[in-house]
Amino acid sequence: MSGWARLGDETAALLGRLGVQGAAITHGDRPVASPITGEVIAHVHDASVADCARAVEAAQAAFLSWRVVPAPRRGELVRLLGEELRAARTDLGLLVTIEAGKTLSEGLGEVQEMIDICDYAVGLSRQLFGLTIATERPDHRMMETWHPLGVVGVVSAFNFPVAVWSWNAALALVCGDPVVWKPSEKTPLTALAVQALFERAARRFGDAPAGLSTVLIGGRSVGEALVSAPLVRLVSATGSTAMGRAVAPVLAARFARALLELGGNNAAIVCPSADLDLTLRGVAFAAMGTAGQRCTTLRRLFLHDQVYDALLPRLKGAYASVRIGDPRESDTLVGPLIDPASLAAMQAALADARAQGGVVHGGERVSGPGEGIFVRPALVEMPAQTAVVLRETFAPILFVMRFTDVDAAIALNNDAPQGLSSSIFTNDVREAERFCSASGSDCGIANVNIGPSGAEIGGAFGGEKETGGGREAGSDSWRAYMRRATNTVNYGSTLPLAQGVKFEI
Ligand code: UN1
Repeated sequence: MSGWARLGDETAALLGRLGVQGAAITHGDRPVASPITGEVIAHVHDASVADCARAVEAAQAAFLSWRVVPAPRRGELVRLLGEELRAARTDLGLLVTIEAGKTLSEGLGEVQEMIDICDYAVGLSRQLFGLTIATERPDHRMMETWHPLGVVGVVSAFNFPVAVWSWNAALALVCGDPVVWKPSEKTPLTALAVQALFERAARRFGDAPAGLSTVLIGGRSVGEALVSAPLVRLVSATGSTAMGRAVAPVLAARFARALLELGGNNAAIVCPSADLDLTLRGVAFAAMGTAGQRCTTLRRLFLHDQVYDALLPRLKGAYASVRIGDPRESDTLVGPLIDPASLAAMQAALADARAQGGVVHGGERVSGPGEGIFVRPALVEMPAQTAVVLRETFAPILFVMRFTDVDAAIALNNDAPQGLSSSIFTNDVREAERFCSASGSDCGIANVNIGPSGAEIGGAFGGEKETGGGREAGSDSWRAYMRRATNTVNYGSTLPLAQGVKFEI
């Protein structure tokens, strides 16, 4: 018991340093457990549906003033947020580890991802550019301009409890949009900490309107209220495909924008020419990192006949020896599963895999500190891409299959209902280019000699089919947070009509 008491104390101290008021984490009805020990480390207040309505109204009021603040000045707020995140990186990274169970290195990496998107958004705040388009009419100018959209709702998942907010919020804020955030009910503490850091940045900024950023802790009813609030013009939702199926029709019915990051069932193809040392590391990180609980986790591995017998024993060795345990310890590579439901889903998938002809290595529960749920990642040799392989199980299971023809392997990659991330390991330029081409991987992310996980923020992040089609973070993802206006300006003294239409009065 003393172990978890120390964890509770450590959490309270961290939250205090991050600026979260003590009462916010001790007096509520919702218990928050750390997956490391399974023990309750805080009690938080749930927001009500009425709180959600108030937050959206305040955000809309903030929108009316924030949208006319020059974008580079809006960028200054995000720059200050980035500074707060830099200063708080160690504490917030550790809090991510305690609350979500990912390793400390990954917790710190998540905060780094927040810092990176802030930097990106600050630069963007001096751009947000549109095109000038050739017009057929003399003495006319045609251009597009980008304006703030309105209130943005963010619904995020436990596995990236803070980075996903930042991908949306940093862009939304420079684009002129307030943000109302419903984090996963499994990870409210990191959300409260981020809100406290935002408020510090806002105080230093000086004249940020109230209501620019709000966190609503709570369960499904609060999420539903946010998604159906008429003033919320864009909802960016990360989670399961089932969640997306519930959210998308509500948004469509009121013509609001949906930015969906849903399931992934990501594959890697290993070709005969692959560098197997590099491949081994790439596969091990992508499949076992974050205990298999990333949207981008590698779940399906297609090994060419010529490399199967060379790589599989090495992979089995890595799975048998990977260090599983307390994610706060620096040599741990695999931390706990988030909760008992996750373990049940993993066991059910392994039972299905056996029934469908799979040979399972690993997958058993191992002991850890306290009551946390620790498992050895599972490597499953499958005779074919059966139903269980095509189902996303959010746990560390890697299905391994053989192939002989790379085009057939690409087709297997594309057979999954989801389309988030994918990769090929090859030193053959034809195979690599084929994989990245129009007839290659159908995913939003297609990598060469890198696993499918661990994307950096400069590129747009998201995927197709049941992944939902949304794109967050870099490239031109910012456009989702703005409305586009096409302006045609006549600076002449006649009124020529487009398409040569005549209308003389
Ligand atoms: C997620 O799992 O929800 O590419 C996001 C990656 C991370 C983001 C994952 N940068 O793995």
